[in-house]
Amino acid sequence: MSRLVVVSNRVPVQEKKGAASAGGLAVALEAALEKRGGIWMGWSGRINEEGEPGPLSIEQRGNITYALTDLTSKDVDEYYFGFANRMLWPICHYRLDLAEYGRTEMAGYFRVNRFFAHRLAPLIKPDDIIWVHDYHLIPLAAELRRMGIKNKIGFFLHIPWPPADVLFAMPVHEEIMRGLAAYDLVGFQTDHDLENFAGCLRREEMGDMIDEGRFIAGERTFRGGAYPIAIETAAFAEFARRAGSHSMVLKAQQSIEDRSLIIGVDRLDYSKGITQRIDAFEHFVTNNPAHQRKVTYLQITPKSRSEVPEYEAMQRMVAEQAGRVNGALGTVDWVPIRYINRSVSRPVLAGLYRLAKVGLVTPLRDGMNLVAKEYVAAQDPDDPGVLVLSRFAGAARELNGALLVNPYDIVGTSNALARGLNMPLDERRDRWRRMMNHLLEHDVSRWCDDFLGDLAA
Ligand code: ADQ
Repeated sequence: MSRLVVVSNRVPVQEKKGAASAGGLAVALEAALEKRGGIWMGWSGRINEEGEPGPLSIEQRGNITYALTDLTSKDVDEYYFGFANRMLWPICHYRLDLAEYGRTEMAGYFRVNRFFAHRLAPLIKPDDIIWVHDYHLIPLAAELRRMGIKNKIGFFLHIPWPPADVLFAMPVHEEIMRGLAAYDLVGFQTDHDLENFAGCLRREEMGDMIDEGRFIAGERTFRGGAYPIAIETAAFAEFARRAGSHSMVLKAQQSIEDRSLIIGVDRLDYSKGITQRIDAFEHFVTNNPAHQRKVTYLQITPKSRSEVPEYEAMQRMVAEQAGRVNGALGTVDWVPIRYINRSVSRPVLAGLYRLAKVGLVTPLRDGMNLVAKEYVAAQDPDDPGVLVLSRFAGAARELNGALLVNPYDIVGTSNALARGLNMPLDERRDRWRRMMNHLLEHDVSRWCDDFLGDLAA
């Protein structure tokens, strides 16, 4: 079996292997690396104040070599906050209005990818297979090819791929598409993203899908496929089953009393539809007097990318909105929305999901959305809650027991909330069982094996 080299913007180096704080993706990639032996390379998260990124810092743990590089503050501003998060992220989430078309940032993005390639190339052995993750590193394979690297290189995009009319608003879209064509296998979250990608190649007359999963672009043929990312279903369900012993979960349970809990969990990001969700909750409470004082909506939202102005504005907006709704609807002994800007451990998160009668997951656009899958995995099989899910999340294509909503339709989402809270036990069990069976069969280690199997084939 070939050695594996994983490259991602950040590298989740765990203090302890399999630590409870680690997400499913980190655990699955670590397991694959441990089994085959390999390297995980990425940005250390540190800024080198000297102005020049220092040498790779290498750390060996078991079979895995972690190879981390610092970046300069100019690199981080241009590559990470600039092009990746103010251009590619909004474009891939269909938000032309929020994209920032700076030339300096675009140049910085390609420069840092070249720098990554130069740092990585000397570590690569001829039989290694290389797996690059996400939108920060699209041009990496093209840079490696330029340096003569002939290894198999795969790419997985964690976020959506937009249709041509959206993508083409980005000045360097052709170079980005050529960047993808330099891989041997390009993985998307859904068929829909894959079709969008094929459509972009066609419209630009750069190439096409020649048959199922095979693409041609210029001189190169390569493969593309949908690999819907998954979670560590059985382990997460076990966290949830045991969560009753966590003091934080117990406190939450006691403080909710006999009210029904609705839960939302997201990074604070404009793609997640948090403001529309609060509007829908407000509409629901206002129009369903029987539920007033009988529900609590818990929104757990760690701040993210606060250095990007759109995110800072979003933080203010959500805080104000939650405060306004609580002021308008709350009573001396009832706070309708509990809004928390904090991360919680995975076992606690699992316990909170299990307490909730409804998981409210309403992104305006999302590659997959793992919260939806985690909510399902955490439910009590005897008395499961209901997932209310945006049709614009990749997860909606798999979770056929969810109540699907259009997150822009406030009344529609409010109606789904009412339906979820009133759903009879038989129907809840039936819907949950369908989704859980799917998640048990398609977990993150299978996802990892599927992608690596296809890349190696
Ligand atoms: P994200 O946009 O970060 O990921 P998501 O898939 O929901 O979105 O993953 C978020 C993860 O963070 C989940 O595992 C969740 O449990 C965790 N999390 C969120 N809030 C938390 C909190 N307060 N405390 C602890 N944990 C918290 C991107 C894409 C998604 C895609 C994933 C994986 O945008 O569409 O599903 O990558 O490919």
